Amino acid sequence: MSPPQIPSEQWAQVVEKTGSLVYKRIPVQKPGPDEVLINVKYSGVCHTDLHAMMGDWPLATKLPLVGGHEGAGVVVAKGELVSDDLNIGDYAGIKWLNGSCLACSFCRQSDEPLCGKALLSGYTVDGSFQEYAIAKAAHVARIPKGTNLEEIAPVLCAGITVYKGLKESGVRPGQWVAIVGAGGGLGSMALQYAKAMGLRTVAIDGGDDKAAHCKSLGASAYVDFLTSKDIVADVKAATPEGEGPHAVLLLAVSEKPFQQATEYVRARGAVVCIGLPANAFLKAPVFDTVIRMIQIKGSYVGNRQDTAEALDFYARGLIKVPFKTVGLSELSNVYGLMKEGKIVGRYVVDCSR
Ligand code: 8ID
Ligand code: ZN
Ligand code: ZN
Repeated sequence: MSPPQIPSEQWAQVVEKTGSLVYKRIPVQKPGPDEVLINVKYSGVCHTDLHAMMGDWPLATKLPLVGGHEGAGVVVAKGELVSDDLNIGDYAGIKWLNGSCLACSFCRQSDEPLCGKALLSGYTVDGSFQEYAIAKAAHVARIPKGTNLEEIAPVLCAGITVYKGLKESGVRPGQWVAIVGAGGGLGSMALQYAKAMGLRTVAIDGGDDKAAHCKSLGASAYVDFLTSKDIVADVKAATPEGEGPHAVLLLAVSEKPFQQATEYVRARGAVVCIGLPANAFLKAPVFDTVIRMIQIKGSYVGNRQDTAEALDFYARGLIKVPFKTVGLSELSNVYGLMKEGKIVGRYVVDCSR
């Protein structure tokens, strides 16, 4: 078999200055010794990509920046140190964690997202909104041959992140979890991972489209934050004996629900923060947190094992990713809809157009 033809230039969406995108031709990079070059076929669009473009967070991005971290494609070149478990022609995924040192105490204990030297796709290194992207071979998601790359793309961040968040929450089968921002990208995945893990869900989001969507993905109840007169009471009422959910996954891109969650979580329950609204703070009454023994914690993407497990749920047909596909050239339209909270599920971009 002749090696794949790799062009010297390609189309990419480039953030040249914070707040705007340029669709242009840029050079194709060459992989370093421990890296692979992936011909990205499809990439999911995560709200994190919008935060990165807007400079929302207290962590600088590289500039100019190619965003994107849900990239599914085919390995077309590899460095000389990459072992035989990843070869040219294999399917592979670019995820948020592009690389880590593999040697620090976090990496040694499989907490590689916490590595101080972590490389972040579409943030500190160029990501998947281009036709050819680079990642450290050790961290690339292994995708089985024959997988639908368009469908699996959103699993590479949204799926892994919510699966990890559910594990971090400590909930057990049969228990209840509130999913805040349930109609968005992460939320749509969370409803399905929760169902597959034997959990009951209360979906919280805004509007009738999202209500229908959440119900179709298996939510037991839906609370509309735009119309509810008392969100705390409505969430509690949706759970057995009105005691509230055993855990809350906060996926919304607004601060308000981060303040509300400790009010409706069940005593001894866990509030898991995952969404990253700009300039947001957590506030909870100390008295209630103590006497109701509430846990408040963060959860950040997943490690390589979480990745393999999250992909396996998909491979077993348990996760149907609700997505719409547009060309890479239309990325700024997707960001427009995302800013308005109008996206139901996930958008995927086809990197060949
Ligand atoms: O590892 C991590 N912690 C991680 C990984 C990936 C993404 C964190 N994130 C972060 C993103 O950076 C973003 O801040 O999770 C957040 C959600 O990402 P997303 O799911 O990609 O965003 P989306 O598709 O826009 O969905 C957000 C949903 O929240 C709803 C919106 O209607 C939308 O459906 N929402 C909002 I805004 N305010 C709400 C509220 N008050 C709300 N839902 C309920 N109550
Ligand atoms: Zn993401
Ligand atoms: Zn490390």
